[in-house]
Amino acid sequence: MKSKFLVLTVIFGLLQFGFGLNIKAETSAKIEPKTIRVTPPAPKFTDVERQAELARRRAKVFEAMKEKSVMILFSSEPKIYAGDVDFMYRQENNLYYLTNLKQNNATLVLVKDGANKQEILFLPKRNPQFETWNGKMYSREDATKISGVKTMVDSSELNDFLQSIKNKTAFVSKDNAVSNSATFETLYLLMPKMAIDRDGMREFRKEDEFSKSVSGYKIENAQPIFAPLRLVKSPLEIKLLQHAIDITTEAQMRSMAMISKANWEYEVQAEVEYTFRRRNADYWGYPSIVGCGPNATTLHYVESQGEVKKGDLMLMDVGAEYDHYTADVTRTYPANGKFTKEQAEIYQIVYDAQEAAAKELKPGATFQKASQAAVETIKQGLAKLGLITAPNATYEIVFKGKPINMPQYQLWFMHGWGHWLGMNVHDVGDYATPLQPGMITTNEPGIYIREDALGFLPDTPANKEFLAKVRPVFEKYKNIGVRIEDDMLITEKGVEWMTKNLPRTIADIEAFMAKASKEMQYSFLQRKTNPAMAIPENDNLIFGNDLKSFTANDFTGGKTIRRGWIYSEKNAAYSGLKHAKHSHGE
Ligand SMILES: [Mn+2]
Repeated sequence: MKSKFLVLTVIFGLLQFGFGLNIKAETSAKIEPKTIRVTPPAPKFTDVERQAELARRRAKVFEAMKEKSVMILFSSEPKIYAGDVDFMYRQENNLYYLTNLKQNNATLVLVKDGANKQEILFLPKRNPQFETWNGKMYSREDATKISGVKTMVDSSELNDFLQSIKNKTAFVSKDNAVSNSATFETLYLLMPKMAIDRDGMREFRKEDEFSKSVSGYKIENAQPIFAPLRLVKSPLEIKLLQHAIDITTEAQMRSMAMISKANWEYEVQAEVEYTFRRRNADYWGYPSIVGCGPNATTLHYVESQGEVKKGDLMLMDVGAEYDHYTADVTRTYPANGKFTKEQAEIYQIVYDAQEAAAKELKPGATFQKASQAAVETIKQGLAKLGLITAPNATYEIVFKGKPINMPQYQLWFMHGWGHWLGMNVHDVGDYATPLQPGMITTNEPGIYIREDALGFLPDTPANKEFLAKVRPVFEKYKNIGVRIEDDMLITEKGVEWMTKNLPRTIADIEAFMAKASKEMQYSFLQRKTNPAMAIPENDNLIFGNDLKSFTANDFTGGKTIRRGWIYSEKNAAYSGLKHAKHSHGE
């Protein structure tokens, strides 16, 4: 704790210093553009609506549970960023699905024994000292109002309860409000799917350990109960996800409008995340992918340190998270607002693949069929351009000394067509489930002409022939990466594009960028150099007393500058916010 005080003191000192110079100069010169779709207000639900929804979900879980069983859902543990600093807390999805409670250290217990169905919430007692530092905790009344769960036990009694499960003894809460007779046969816990499920082992470590400490029960994984329920979204869930998508749509639009003023990828990323925050998204659902030029061919590129070059394509795969639901939207657009012939050719194939897949999306159809339609379109398109020798042609890899045929198209389209979307960006649910209204999948084909993609092929006669044919075409298209990703809601009639407000055709993107870029005024934010690498001149640095130990040599030594130092006008153009003869570094 002591260290936190220190940091605060230093920051406070800096702020005072900054305020003394000029605090009002940061007034934004931006005007609200008309072409960009402003996110509609967030959906609102009454307590009655929300409680009814959560009660329905719990009823469905009870239905799926066996007789004489108990389910224990722990809240997720805080994730450490470094030392005593945690990442922002995020509740475990299934506990949230049944309670909407964001309280750390809350535990939900569901008991099913014939007609006796109990819902018990172990909730931490409010603690004024803790709340002084970390904010308000739920009172029991709060927790009931949010979740609709009425029976509460203090979290300090959770260990006694878990012990009673282990020992198969009765549990009676101290206030006698809860008593359990310990006749359970089945114990449900959220568990890793198998030992090699490394993500599951990390996410459900506590549950896994607890399961190993008990005996005499049939231990069942609760995940298969939740997956089919969460796969089909309710109208309330659809509204929340639509809101996350609307925020993301605005973020994408603002980025397309400002990119002509940006020199670096992170500036465009900043516009995305500024919009997320501005529209009160909780966070992103996954780290933003903002890659220009060759970086667009790296599927999960997150560094955002590259230059925005005018003739290049920008690929942005970003998603706001709102109330535990995440959007997942990709657009690829030219930095200068105009596709080149080659860029347009690749883009059109990906677009057509999306359209082909969308035609297959309707109740009763399958995820696989839509996926195949997209793959088929990509294969045909690549063959037509000459990037593969024929739609079903292969190249060779060598495995254990033997050549194995691989589809050529996979050199350029190496990921799946889509995935379920919801509380997880790659949401739960069986991909063999026939489509039904309320299911949401992404539709995200892509083509990535990676510069080094042909460099790794084993030197076999078949590959030589393939390379001879394809390389001249490859030279024309290399370093072009295109992904288009939309979020698709299965409806009674077929499918709805939840991302429909975001321009997607080549013509619409070019028209939108031309119009929207005129409406965004970003000139005061423009800068010519990369602040992460810049070395300012140090003749007129102005440091407060706190910073005396930080000498000018630290700058001239070529160190990365990503700190809150304040320095003066002359060479401070890279600092982002420049005013009154000084500016703020990052
Ligand atoms: Mn995706």
